[in-house]
Amino acid sequence: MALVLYERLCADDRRPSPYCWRARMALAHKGLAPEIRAIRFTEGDKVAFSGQAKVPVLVDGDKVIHDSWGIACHLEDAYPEAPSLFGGPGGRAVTRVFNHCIDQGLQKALGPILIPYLLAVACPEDRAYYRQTREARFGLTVEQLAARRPVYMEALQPQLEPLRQRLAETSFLCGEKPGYADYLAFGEFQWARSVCDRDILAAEDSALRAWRSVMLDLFAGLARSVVAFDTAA
Ligand SMILES: N[C@@H](CCC(=O)N[C@@H](CS)C(=O)NCC(=O)O)C(=O)O
Repeated sequence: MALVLYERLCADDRRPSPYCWRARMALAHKGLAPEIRAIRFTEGDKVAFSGQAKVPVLVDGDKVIHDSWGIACHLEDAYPEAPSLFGGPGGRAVTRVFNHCIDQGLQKALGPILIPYLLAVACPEDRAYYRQTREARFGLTVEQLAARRPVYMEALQPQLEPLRQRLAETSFLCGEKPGYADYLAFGEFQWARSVCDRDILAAEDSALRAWRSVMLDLFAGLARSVVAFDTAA
């Protein structure tokens, strides 16, 4: 049965989308190795069969699933014999809350930091689209966003604090083994690593750095193996 994941493509074959990394890691967690089809920002028509234009999109046999959370739930339900992503219904519910926290917190804090870097590694054909959509979102030019980086870096710190505190207690956010909550947070760091030549973590952020390094090593170094800046080794 066909198993295909559509994800975002940038220049030099970079794969920066945090949403797509959630799906990639969840598939690997379930022991699944999909065919990967990468599309540029302005190629949303290539996933129009899913009823929308964003990635990730998973095709699993005759099923088409879009949205990273939809994909995680599909994998958990369709592959119950493989290791669980959520650890039961209660875990699924709390992980969904964490999903919203990441989307509304860490991801929103990283956006203005990473957008100038992503513009530099977007495919040339996508750069005008990327600039226009992101500048409209923030009401600032990409150059203004870049100039405010120190302010945004400071605003990032409280978003990292819950992760720091949890990783002081246990090896993974999910406990002794990684689960979907780890992939939710990790996708954001992989986004940063894919586009940005400066580490978003300070040298003294040792627990977070150690966790990130272990996450990069999971599944035979899946996330470490892609084109990225060597800032998060
Ligand atoms: N809620 C969706 C969000 C998906 C999403 O925003 N994906 C980005 C990945 S780059 C996208 O396709 N953006 C389209 C664009 O920026 O034009 C999910 O969790 O999968």
